[in-house]
Amino acid sequence: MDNLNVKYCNVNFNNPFILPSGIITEIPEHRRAIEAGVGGVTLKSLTFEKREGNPLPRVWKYDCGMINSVGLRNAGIEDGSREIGEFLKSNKNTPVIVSLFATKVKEFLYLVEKIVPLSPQFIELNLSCPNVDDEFGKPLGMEKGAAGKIVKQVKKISEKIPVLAKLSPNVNDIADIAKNCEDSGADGIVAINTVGPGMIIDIEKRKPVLGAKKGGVSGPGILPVTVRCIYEIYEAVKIPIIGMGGISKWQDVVEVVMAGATLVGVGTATYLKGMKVYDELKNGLSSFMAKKNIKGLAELVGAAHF
Ligand code: RRO
Repeated sequence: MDNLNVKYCNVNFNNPFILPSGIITEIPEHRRAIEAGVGGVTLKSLTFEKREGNPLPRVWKYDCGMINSVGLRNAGIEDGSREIGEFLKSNKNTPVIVSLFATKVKEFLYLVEKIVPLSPQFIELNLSCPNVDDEFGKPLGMEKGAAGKIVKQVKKISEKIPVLAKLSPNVNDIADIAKNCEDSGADGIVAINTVGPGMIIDIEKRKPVLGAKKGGVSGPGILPVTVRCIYEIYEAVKIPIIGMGGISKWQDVVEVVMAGATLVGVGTATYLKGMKVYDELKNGLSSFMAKKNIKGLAELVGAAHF
């Protein structure tokens, strides 16, 4: 399946599929995705302090996908950066995106300073977690100008590591925020984070299913939102996009790539179908390309724009 090789920000990927940062919080699970043949992995967003996460249940499946309020469960930058260092040393062949979350520019800079010496292939700034409003106020990337301000400061200290901005669909104009990030030096855009927040109520128990009551919605039901966001971002910026949100079939992959994504994140589908979903998507995409005489994915990126 040589036709699936992709270059993103000058980094080679064996295939366009990445595991997004999200419901998988532990490194052994990321290793499982690598063993299953994913093209790249994003680790769980790291914060300054260790966080246990929100009350259980944190994740709930429903007919059209999933709702989560993991609450940024992670080891914190001290222990987390040590674990990541070891992981990077033992994993040489699959590109790794280290994801960071903070609520102040200064805090982001501290996290980036700790991660740069580890030389991951990418740093992702999570500007869009939907599940921490109550504690911190709105995520920084939801406000026009704030996202770019963070990117600009981070770029001063990130050395050669490409910096990606992960954006929320829950804004008036995602393309405008993406452009603001590009103008501030971002190397790529990751879109989209989960939709919502939403809520599901257990009608027998007469209460919301999630411990934190509300959470971000993912899975097949949000795919049209993803496609629209990527389409709009592609028209606004020149930097490459990692598209994600509701992709579970190879046809979804083609759609998202035609909207403008160079790499494709697949997360919730690993919950619904298992890690074998990556093989299913690779086979489907590769056959589609062969049938249409498409030699490389670059030919398809943004093909739906005219
Ligand atoms: O941990 C979470 O609750 C979470 C995060 Br950081 C995020 O970026 N998106 C999401 O749906 N959940």
